[in-house]
Order: sequence, then structure tokens, then C-alpha cells
Amino acid sequence: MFWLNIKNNKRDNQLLEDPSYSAAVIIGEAKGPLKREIAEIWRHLDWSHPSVAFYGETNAGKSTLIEALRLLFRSHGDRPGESIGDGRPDYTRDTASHPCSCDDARFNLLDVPGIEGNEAKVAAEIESALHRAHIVFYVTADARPPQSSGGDKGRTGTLEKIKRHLKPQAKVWAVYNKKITNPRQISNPIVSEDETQSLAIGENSLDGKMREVLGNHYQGHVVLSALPGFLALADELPYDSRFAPQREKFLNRVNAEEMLAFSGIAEFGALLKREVPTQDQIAQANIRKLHPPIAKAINHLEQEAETQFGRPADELRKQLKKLGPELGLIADDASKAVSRLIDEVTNICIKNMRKKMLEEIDKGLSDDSALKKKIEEILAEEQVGLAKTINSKVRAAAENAYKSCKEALRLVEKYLKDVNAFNSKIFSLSFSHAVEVNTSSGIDWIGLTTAAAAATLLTGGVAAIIAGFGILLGAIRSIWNFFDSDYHKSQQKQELNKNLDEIKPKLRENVKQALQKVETDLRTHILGVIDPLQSVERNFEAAANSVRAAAGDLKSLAQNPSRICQYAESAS
Ligand SMILES: Nc1nc2c(ncn2[C@@H]2O[C@H](COP(=O)(O)OP(=O)(O)OP(=O)(O)O)[C@@H](O)[C@H]2O)c(=O)[nH]1
Ligand SMILES: [Mg+2]
Repeated sequence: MFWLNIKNNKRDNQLLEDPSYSAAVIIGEAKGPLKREIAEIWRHLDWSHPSVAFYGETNAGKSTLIEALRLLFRSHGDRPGESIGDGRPDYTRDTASHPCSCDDARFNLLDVPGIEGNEAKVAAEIESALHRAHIVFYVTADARPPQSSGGDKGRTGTLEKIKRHLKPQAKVWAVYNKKITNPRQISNPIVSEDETQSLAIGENSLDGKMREVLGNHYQGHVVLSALPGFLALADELPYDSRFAPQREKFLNRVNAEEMLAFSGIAEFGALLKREVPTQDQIAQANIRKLHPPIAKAINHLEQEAETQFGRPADELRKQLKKLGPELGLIADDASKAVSRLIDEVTNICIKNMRKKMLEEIDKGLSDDSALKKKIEEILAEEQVGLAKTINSKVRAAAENAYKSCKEALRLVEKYLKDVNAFNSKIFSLSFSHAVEVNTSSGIDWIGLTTAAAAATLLTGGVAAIIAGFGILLGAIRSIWNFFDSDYHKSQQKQELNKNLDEIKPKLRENVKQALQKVETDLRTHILGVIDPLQSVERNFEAAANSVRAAAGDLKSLAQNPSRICQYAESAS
């Protein structure tokens, strides 16, 4: 996973939260290896000379078969049999290319090192030979189908290797090389009934398994016996050839024609000649080689588009559809709580004023100007008191709303974890960041704990209340003359009560205006909780689309042979 490489780098980690950056990284990380792989294959492609590769397990008889064919096509140089192994694995280490001709057909026979030996030593040679080949013969000395790993993760089965190596080939044949040691076997049919069954009958036969892994590019199987074919054709062996005594042994029992007929080499040579690819087939076979890495990159990009971006975005969208109305309910609750405060705080304020002012009247201050001063002080005190009450009660309402929002976000997060949206590290980072923007600062969320609270949330509101108190002061002053000492306390009280009852609706109106501003601010804030998450959803959908588009570009590339060639050429 690419972010593991760079996770310790803070700058890159921040960039990772930006899905468009991550998408670009993912696309770059898919295209880099693709270009390298394509360039490597392109380097080995041969566009003019048809090449026929012989591939298969070590010791299967590939080199022996090629020796026999070179003799058949009279294209052998000196010392026939030199390339044949001595029975130990990995005899052929480097791919040998043997030019042959038959009538007007010219082609190369590629003697490829064997699989299933010490493959590390020959893997690169096998790969490059297969890149070069236009048709492949899978040579096996076993009539049974190649084995798969059977789920053993520790090793790659022969069948899996065949699939990986030969799937990109345009045409693949199987060759069963029947190894015989005794010349007497030549009088028997080359394969037994059991072997025929094992080669061709049913899904679990050699043909069945090969077709299963290679599809219709698999052409079928051929039976032959390479060594008798070679020995029959090797009539000019050097005297010191290790095959001379073996040839003698066979010729003592059967003649060369019988050996050749038994071996099936001549028929195989005829088939090979028929199968030599034309120029068009060469080009098709070559272009086919370039497909698997493109398909791999497409597949990788499509998967990444969904796991990293698409699926998390879909799941988040589903959740936001529910979160929107839920925030609406939370905002409604907060509104109700704030509206309820209108009467509550107005009543408290009037009650306090009434109580304190009546007390002052009862005290019977000697000087009426002292009483008036006291009344004005009470008014000023209650003005501050009212703002404080409003602040603390609004804060409680906001705290409740904050808790509900946090809980709603926690449920969204839990759901996203349950549906594995957080498997995308990029998404998990972005989501957590968006939630943090909303919640990490606790109640500072809406600036209520700071000294700036009144200046932010309550700006309009407090100003309205203060302006309202001016009206109250005026109203109280209108009954100033009742506070002269000529009036009885009971009269003063009666006037004050009357006056406060008149003031009350005006104060209520002021409080209402102040709280309406609070309510709007709070509602906007609660509903706004969804905004950063909506941005996450949009950004991830856009990132998914850009990775999908990159996969789409590669798909159209894969469908256009001349563009593939241009791409490969520029990659090289
Ligand atoms: N008896 C018998 N032995 C054979 C036959 N074909 C090949 N052999 C023997 O099998 C051994 C391996 O043959 P090679 O042709 O070198 O096998 P290879 O597939 O090229 O092996 P690598 O180069 O290691 O991949 C040699 O000792 C051959 O003599 C056959 O038809 N009959
Ligand atoms: Mg060999």
C-alpha cells in the first residue's frame, strides 16, 4: 500500500487527506510499473522472424525434440545431440534459438530452459523467450495433467505457472513426449489406453486442464517420442557421440524407418510447418503479449477507485441522506429550547426587579432622589443579570445540541466502520478530519465559552436587550413623580406594579428579538455540521471518477493495437 511508504512524512500525510492528490498518486503508481513491464516485453518482441518456443518441465525432452526437428529440417550444424541433457535438471540454462527452414517457411526454434528445476536461475531467460515466441509447445513427459498448487500458498503449482507464462500466448499446443528406453516398445502403440484417457478425456485430462487455464488459445495435444526420432534421424553422429551406442542399441532391434514412424517426429514437423505464423499472426501474437500488464493495471485501478474512493463515498452519501433530516430535528429541538427561554427569562427579570424595587419602597428611603437612584441601580443590575441568564441558558441549549450532533456523527462513523469504508486509509483520514472540524473543540464549537461569546453568537441579541432597557428606563421614569414623599408607600407600590406589568411585554419583545438571532445562529451552525462531510463525499466521488477515467483510458488503449504500439514505444 503506497501510503505505508510515506506515512512518516507529515507533509505527505496531510496531502493524503486530499483525495485528488491520492488519486493522482494511485494512478501514477499503477502507470509506472505498467510502463516498465510494457517496455520489458516490447524489448523482446520480434516482428519479422516467426519463433516457436518449446517450454515445459526440466527433463521433459524439449532439447531432444528440437535436436530431432533440426535433423528433420536439415538445419542442423555439427554434433547432433549436444544440447540434450544427461538427466540432471536444468540442463538448458540459456535459451537457444535455432533457425530452421522447411520448403519456403523459415522460423526459429527456441529451446527454453525448463520450469520446475532451480527456476530462480532461469526465470528471466524463460520470460524473455516467451516474450519473443509467437507459438508455444508445452512439452511434458507425463500424460497426466500438470498439477496445481492445490491451495498451498507456499508454492506455485505447475498449472499456475503455465497459466501465467502461456496465457499471453496466441497459440499453445501440448506435446506429450513418451519416453521409451527399450527398443521393443516400438512394436507397441505409442500411448496406452490409460494414457489416451489421461491426455484427452474429461475436464481433469491434460487437454481439459490446459483449456481451463488457457481458454480457446489452447490448440490440443500431440503425442511423440523425441529420442527415438532423434536417433532415427541422427545418421551422421560423430564417432565419439554419447548417442552413438544408444542408436546402435535401437538399430539392432528396429530399422530407422520404423523408429521414425513410431516417434511421430515427421508428423509433428508437418504440423509445425503448417503452424508457422504469418506476418499478421506475428503482429497479433506480439500485441497480445502487451495485454496482460494493461489488464492488470486496469484491474488494479478499478479496484482502487472503488475501495479507496467510490465505496466510501457511496456509503457516506447514504449516511448523509439520513444525517441531514436528523440535524434538522436537532436544530428544531434547539429552537424550541431557545424559544422557551423568552418567557422564562422575561419573567425572571421582571420578578427580580419587582422584588428588589418593592423592597426599596418598603425601606422608605428618607430622600426620594435616593429612592430614584436605587431604582435606576436595580434597573442597571437587572440589565446585566438578564444578559448573563440568557448567556448561560443559551449555552446549555447549545451544549445539548452539540452533544446530539456529536452522537449523530458517531453513529455515522460507526456505520462507515461496519461497512469497511475505513479500509480506505485516505477516507478514514479525511472523514476524521472533517468530524474534527465540527467537534474537536468541544463547546467552543459555537464560541460559547469564550469571552467573545456575547460578541459572536449574541451580538445582535445583547444589543437589542440593551436598547430595550433604555425604553424600560424611560417607562419607569414616567412614574418618577409617584416616588415623591407625598405619596403613600402603598400607592407607590401600586404604580410600580402597574408600570412593571406594562413594561413586561416590551421587555419580552426585546428578549424575543435577541433570542431569535441566537436561534438563527444556532440553527445555521447545527445544519452546517453536514457541510465538511458533504465536501468529503464530493471530493471522494471526484477522486473515484478520476481513477475510473484512468482505467477507462487504459481500456481504450487496450482496444487499439496501433496505440498500444505507440505507448510501448514511448515507454521504452
Ligand atoms: N528414454 C527416453 N529418454 C528421453 C526421451 N526424450 C528425452 N529423453 C531424455 O531425457 C533427458 C532430458 O532431455 P532434454 O531434452 O535435455 O530435456 P529438456 O526438457 O531439454 O530439459 P531442460 O533443458 O533441463 O529443461 C535426457 O537424458 C534425454 O536423453 C525419450 O523419448 N526417451
Ligand atoms: Mg533442454
